[in-house]
Amino acid sequence: MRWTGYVDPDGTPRGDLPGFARREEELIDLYRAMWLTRTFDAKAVALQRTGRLGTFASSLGQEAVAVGVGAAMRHDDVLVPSFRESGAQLWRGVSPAELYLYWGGDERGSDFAGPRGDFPICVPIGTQVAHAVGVGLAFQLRGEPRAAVCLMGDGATSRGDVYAAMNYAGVRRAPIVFVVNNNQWAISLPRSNQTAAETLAQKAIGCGFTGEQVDGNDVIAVRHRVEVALQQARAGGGPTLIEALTYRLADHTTADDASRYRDDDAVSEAWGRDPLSRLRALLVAVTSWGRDDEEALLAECNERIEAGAEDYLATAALPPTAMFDHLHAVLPEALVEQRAALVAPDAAEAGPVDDG
Ligand SMILES: Cc1ncc(C[n+]2csc(CCOP(=O)(O)OP(=O)(O)O)c2C)c(N)n1
Ligand SMILES: [Mg+2]
Repeated sequence: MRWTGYVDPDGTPRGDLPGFARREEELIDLYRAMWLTRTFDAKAVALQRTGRLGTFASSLGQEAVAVGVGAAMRHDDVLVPSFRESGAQLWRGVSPAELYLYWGGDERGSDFAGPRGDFPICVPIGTQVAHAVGVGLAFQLRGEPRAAVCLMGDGATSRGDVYAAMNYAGVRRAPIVFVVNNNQWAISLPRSNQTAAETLAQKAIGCGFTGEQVDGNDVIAVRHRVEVALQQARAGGGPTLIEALTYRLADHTTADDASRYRDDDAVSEAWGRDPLSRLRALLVAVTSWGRDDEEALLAECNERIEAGAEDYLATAALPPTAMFDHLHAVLPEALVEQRAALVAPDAAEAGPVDDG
């Protein structure tokens, strides 16, 4: 099983870096994107705690997975995310305000002005995987050299429908890259209780394609291996499964308290592998990166996130009936009734009108 890591937790390169990682500007872009994601997450938690956002899933500690994936993709590839990959969405041009709208319960947050072809956040675990395979098959049928990237958590890989979707991708050699964001937890269930498989990457073997692992806290490794897999997919070489090994430093969501089921020591130890500190150490070692650059970058991220939050808070809420407007092309009869009851509760209580 291939495992790839380019930079040790203390920022020391293990050997030659891939081409993009030898260009200072590109390293800084990756570093900025990870900080933007962390700032976005911190603001989201603050908004939730003050009653201005719904339940939120932070990606604290996992920024390198999402940013590495976003950076590896071409604009016309399609991202099919789960719900802990804001970093990939922000990289691809989804705005912070749109993401806050989504987490605030407003469907307009999924109507991205930027990457129109990308899929919305998917909360029902693993259900996005079959859709992603369909996207890949569509590209294949049309003869377009494009690929889908499907993100999922470690917990999602234990689901039967995920296996069925991956199996079919293998049969059809669909142009798709599956990225498993292995943060070691599915809410309170540790990785060891989810599956007896030694790795999650090896689940690809049963589907007839290659699985590999990357250090998910090394953004250079994630970006490079996803890039290679995407090239293969676009060239007709079929799918790849990439298991990115990382750690969820935050609670599962703002509705969770992880201190009830996991050790503080494990979390402290995982902070030692923080992807942002690692890239900063590399930048300091191989470029002239200094305190002023760092401060300017953090200020820029804060400004962008504050502006996004302000846009979100200034957006007038839709009426409650909006919840019926985005699920069905034609509203089924039962929901027509519920919608009517919401608009005029008294009329609904009187029962349906018999106009026959
Ligand atoms: C079909 C379905 N079952 C259960 C849930 C409740 N649920 C939300 S997150 C989660 C765990 C997901 O774990 P993982 O796939 O590892 O993703 P992570 O939350 O760690 O990013 C579960 C069971 C759900 N959202 N959807
Ligand atoms: Mg998980």
